Amino acid sequence: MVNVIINGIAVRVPEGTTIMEAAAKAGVTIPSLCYLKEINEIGACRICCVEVEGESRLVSSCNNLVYEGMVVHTNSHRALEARRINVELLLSQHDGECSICVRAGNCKLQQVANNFGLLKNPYKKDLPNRIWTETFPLYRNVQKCIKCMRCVQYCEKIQTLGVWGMSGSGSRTTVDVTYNRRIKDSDCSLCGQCITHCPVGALRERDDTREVLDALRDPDKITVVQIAPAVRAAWGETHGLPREMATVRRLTAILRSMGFDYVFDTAFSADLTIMEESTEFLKRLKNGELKDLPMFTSCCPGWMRFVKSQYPQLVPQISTAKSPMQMFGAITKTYFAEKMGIDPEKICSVAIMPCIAKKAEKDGHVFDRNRKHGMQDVDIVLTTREMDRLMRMQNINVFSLPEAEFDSPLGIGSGAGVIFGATGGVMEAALRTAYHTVVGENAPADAFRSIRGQEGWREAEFDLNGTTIRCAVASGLGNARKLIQAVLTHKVHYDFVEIMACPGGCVGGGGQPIPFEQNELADARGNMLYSLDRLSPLRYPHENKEINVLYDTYLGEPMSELAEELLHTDHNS
Ligand code: HC0
Ligand code: SF4
Repeated sequence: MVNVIINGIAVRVPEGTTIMEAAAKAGVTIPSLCYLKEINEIGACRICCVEVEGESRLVSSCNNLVYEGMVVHTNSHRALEARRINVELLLSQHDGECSICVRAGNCKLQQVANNFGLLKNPYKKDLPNRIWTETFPLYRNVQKCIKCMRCVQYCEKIQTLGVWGMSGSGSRTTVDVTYNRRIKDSDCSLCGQCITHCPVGALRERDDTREVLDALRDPDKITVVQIAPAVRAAWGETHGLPREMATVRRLTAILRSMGFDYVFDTAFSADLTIMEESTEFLKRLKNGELKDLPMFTSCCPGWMRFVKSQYPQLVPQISTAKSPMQMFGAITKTYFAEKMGIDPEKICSVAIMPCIAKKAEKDGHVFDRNRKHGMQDVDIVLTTREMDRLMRMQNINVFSLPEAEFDSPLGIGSGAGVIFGATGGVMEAALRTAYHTVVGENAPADAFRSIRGQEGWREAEFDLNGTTIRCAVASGLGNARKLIQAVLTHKVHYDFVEIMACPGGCVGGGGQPIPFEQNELADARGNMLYSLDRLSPLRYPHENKEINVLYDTYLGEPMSELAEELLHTDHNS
């Protein structure tokens, strides 16, 4: 242990503790713009500089360790002056257009500058000038980048894609796509983790709220909206709603009050995905197709983009089932439209997702149900954050609206469908139904819970009527890469593998609310989904009566010709 004094407060901390961590233990906050524990500890922003007695230079507190007897002053005149000048220098290369920035009120730079009470900047503005088009789902504004390196390090170290890097030199040094590529030509998975880890508004999703507003205003459009599992675990965070108030039923009421004609649950089509995917899995297992390589889940478009760019040879091993979002769209424009007597061309299918990659996924799936021109399953994808902006735009009082039920007939989702939003949830849900198919009765709903957890790569074996099923789950693309390398070099063997691009699964998705203190919230949000499952009266996808009616009256059975046409894909798009 080491004894240090910080702003006159004595603390005792383990060796290897940074000054910033020791200060936190003493109850002293040191601001920082770039620090991310174990990911970005490079002291790039210089905002966390402090004065250490006996040292001639100020030191960055995020990456300098304490030593016995160290005396630190975080708020000395020198430290504060240096911090203020560093903020002013950053502002001289920042557009400062806070009122038209998506991160206004949730921006670290704005907070630090405001805390200094800065009223003007003595330095001349010198803004880089590279304009991005706003057609790709991920947008970067170079005039807001503070070169903190968080996106660079997160993409490299956690997602192992290295999409971002430094370019230019001297005062022109900035962050850009590596190898001088355009973002659309890079290996970007669109996981959006660079956005959720950006301290300012340099990175954001493409804003599609206007398209939704246009559809809501159009009297000829029937607007159908689906709410993804993970959205219910996070949407209330920006409104300060306690978790028990931020229910999916309240969100249903809000969306209805905005003018959506039908509000449905993606957990419904998550159950549908399970019916299809578990059937496919059992078929592939029986046909001996999984002897060498496992079947992989297909529902995460971030993972799909990753596998297509990094391991294209594995594409045949991926389930052909479309994601729940896409299945939902296809069923809306066929079964639902027919049932309700609606012209499918008039339907505008909107999906509220925790995800950036879903904005690209929706463009790749077109079905052609006896038409000359195919229709898109889903027309518009909004992230949880964009939905939040719509609410604020319409001054919705989220506290006052009473809860409401989903519409029918696509409104019932099982607890198994809800846990799709947490890492391991798809696997657990699939096993509940696969077990029932093979054994003819239900396993206890929690029989497969050993696959849960936050470790990036987990494995478990389950017995299905005498057959051992070897399963693995990974979240975060770095973990996915490790798992795939082990599979390809035959260090491990699995039958069924679930991969989600975002650490913790969709609950930690790149379109979710961004917590101001950058605490990773995937764990807490995932636990909320697991408790919704535990409390649900319906926990098995195959017992969902709306799903059963869909098969009995329309699709026939899982993997029928019609189901193949509407609900499966060859992954060529
Ligand atoms: Fe997900 Fe999904 S669980 S990918 O994260 O499978 O985005 O929440 O909607 O489609 O259901 C995202 C979340 C979904 C889909 C579902 C799956
Ligand atoms: Fe999107 Fe979820 Fe995949 Fe992240 S884990 S890329 S939020 S589908």
